[in-house]
Amino acid sequence: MAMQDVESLRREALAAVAAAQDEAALEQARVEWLGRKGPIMEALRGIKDAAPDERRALGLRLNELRDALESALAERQAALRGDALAERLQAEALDVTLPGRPRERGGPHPLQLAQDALVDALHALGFRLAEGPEVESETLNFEALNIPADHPAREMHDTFFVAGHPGYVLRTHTSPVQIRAMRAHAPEPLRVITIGRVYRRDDDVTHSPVFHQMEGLAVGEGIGMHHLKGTLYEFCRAIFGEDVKIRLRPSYFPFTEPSAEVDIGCVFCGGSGCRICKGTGFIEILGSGMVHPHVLREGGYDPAVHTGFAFGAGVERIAMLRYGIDDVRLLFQNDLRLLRQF
Ligand code: 2U9
Repeated sequence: MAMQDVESLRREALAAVAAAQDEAALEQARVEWLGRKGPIMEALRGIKDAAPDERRALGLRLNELRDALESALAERQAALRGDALAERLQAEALDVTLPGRPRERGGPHPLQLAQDALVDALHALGFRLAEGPEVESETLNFEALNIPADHPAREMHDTFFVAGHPGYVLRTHTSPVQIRAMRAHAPEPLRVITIGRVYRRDDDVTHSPVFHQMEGLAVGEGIGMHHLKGTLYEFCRAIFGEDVKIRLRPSYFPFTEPSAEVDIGCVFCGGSGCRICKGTGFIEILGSGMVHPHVLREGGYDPAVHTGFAFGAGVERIAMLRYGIDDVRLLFQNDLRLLRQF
């Protein structure tokens, strides 16, 4: 190979290295120009065929070309890697100075607020909170509360039964907790409040299969209907304001006798009559009555010695009236637009 051929080989090879736009193209150029079958190795192998006085100089030039090409490849590779890295850093750049996304804030749930207000109101009247299981025996949920198997109230309770555990139900009211409290304390006088989840198999626009109930119970000697009415009045004043009006209407519950439903003066129209109170000026808010002798006996008290009163209310209903919420479903959706308002 002539010296000028080495020179043009150099120009071509270096141009190919400079033209490679990525590492794959560069590797291809390396194989093409420096590979065993490439022109430089070919030329090195051909030295032996050159004129003897030119062999040494040709060998030196070719070796020097190979070294130069290797450095050029290494340099180009470093440059391409640098470019690729810079491009990636640019594309994946994070601005760590940007403020974070604000967390959506809720607030205490209106059912929780209503529950706290109910517990506080009765606490002030000497009632203490009692808790019990949500899976309850049929005996405590029904029989002890004067609801035998053939009683029509059983059907009205739309009970969930517990598969594989005959005799057990999801409690349909919080009253069995009251029986448990009575049995734990009889024959001592008692003032208990229960509050919590209860379950019934209805599910439509105005009913949810799980809802919340609050109940109060007082047992002792000489307790009468006047104690019930005074307690209900103070209780309603604490929940709905000092000027609240209440009225009692005769009613029926299996676990109380006599029984009364409790209305408050309509909180929306002040008693003049509106859509919410259907023109009556009153809204039903509680059920109540004197504890049935059979229930007292089930709780371990002697109805000849002890009497008691009880009352119960739906917590959803109280929350809706207290906070002016007009659709019960809003209480179960956890929509932050509602929760932020409390
Ligand atoms: C014992 C004895 C008596 C609790 C009572 C009611 C009347 C009542 C309903 C209100 C709306 C349930 O959530 S609701 O559907 N409750 O009307 N509850 S008297 O009587 C008892 C409880 C326990 C041992």
